[in-house]
Amino acid sequence: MSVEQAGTRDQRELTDEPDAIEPAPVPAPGGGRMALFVGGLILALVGGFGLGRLNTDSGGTSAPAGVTSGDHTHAPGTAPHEHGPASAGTGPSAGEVGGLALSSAGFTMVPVTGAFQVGQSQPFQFRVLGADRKPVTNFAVVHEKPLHMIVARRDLSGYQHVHPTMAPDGTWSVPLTLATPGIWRAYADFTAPDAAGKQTAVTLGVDLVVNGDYVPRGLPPAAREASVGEFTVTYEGTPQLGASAPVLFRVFANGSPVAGLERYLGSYGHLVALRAGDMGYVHVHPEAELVGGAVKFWLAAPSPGDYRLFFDFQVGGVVRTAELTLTVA
Ligand SMILES: [Cu+2]
Repeated sequence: MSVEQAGTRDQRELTDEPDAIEPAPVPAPGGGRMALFVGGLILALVGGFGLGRLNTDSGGTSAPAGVTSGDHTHAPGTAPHEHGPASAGTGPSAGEVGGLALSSAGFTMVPVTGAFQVGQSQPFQFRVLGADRKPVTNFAVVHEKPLHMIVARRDLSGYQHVHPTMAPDGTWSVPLTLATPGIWRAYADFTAPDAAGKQTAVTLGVDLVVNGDYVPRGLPPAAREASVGEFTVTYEGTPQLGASAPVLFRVFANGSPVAGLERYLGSYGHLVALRAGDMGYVHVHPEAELVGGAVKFWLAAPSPGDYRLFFDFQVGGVVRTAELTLTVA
């Protein structure tokens, strides 16, 4: 499903927007990790969800312990980051995930519509209320969009990455087709000024119900390779608990590395991780440039357990998503 929705999927990545990474020269493959961190490329899987923190004035990258975050001040819409829990005022902390609550950091997600019929396109509408209980209408454009939405079923199937549009009154709307019965979760990943006026990155999550008999699918076994269309995606590197580690994704076609990997919403890839068991959400963005042909992320695992990784990439103008299970021991 998400495949082919090019143009509408997400991304807040870091990209190369102005403040993002430029301070950090692209390190040579294999070297310079610190430089990366400085650039804010790091995404803690775990911490990753903190995408929100990026836009904080103080430099929001969630750098792992011991890592200096450098000078980043990410203006809205710029910079690499992770999207996760509300970042306001809280430092990055390993293990944080976002999307587990519909209210965080003073923001509350209020669905206008909620029940869905299987397989039918229906508008999903919602508002984000601020601390004053009024709809928020001032969102920062991050990775080319003011709000990124991820949707998946409770068993981590059916992943979609869409971009709702907002009416002047603050009502967001996006057509959704939920193909199977069950409880789904919709994550709204955005950055907006909090009550104090500070740009805060937040990921709120709310359940959507699709009537019918829920037949859960078991989580596929852990794997480092997945196929999507004519492409094969692999990754190297193992996220560690409490410490960011490099994770490199590569895309192949007919056994050869794809030469035409394109930037999508400002970066060469977007990685969302959903935790099995509670649907904790982590969203990270890669380093600004390819590293030896690979899309390089920095991830830290928030906890032991199973995660479903969703790697969005674009080739030939079409966005596709590779899905892989990761087990963190
Ligand atoms: Cu998005």
